[in-house]
Amino acid sequence: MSDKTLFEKIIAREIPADIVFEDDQCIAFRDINPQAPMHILVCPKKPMPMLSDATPADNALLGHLLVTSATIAASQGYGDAFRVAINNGAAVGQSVFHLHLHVLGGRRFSWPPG
Ligand code: DGP
Repeated sequence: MSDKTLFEKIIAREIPADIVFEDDQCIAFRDINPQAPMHILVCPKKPMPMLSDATPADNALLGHLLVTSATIAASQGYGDAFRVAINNGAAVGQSVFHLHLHVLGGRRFSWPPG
């Protein structure tokens, strides 16, 4: 039995996904249950369950994920208005325990978030 997370399986091409970007550090694919016209998940290839597991050694990787998120939003036509969200922990809605940034755009978003 595999103990890989769902997103590790996507990275390994063991399950399909609509991949929009990939490089040596991260992969980005469309969310299977989109909450906006653009809803893309940006994941590090390095397994890290959640943001609170990051250490200062991950500073460059986390910066890369943010800059890549903005680049992807721009490439999808939403470079001027998009939201990046991270759920850290089941209590705030995290369901897949492999760090991922939600990159959303194409509709109005309320603030504060629900
Ligand atoms: P979170 O709740 O923050 O852990 O977000 C997990 C997201 O992952 C959620 O928006 C739905 C998405 N998701 C779950 N399973 C799959 C899948 O098999 N493929 C894709 N592309 N997305 C998935």
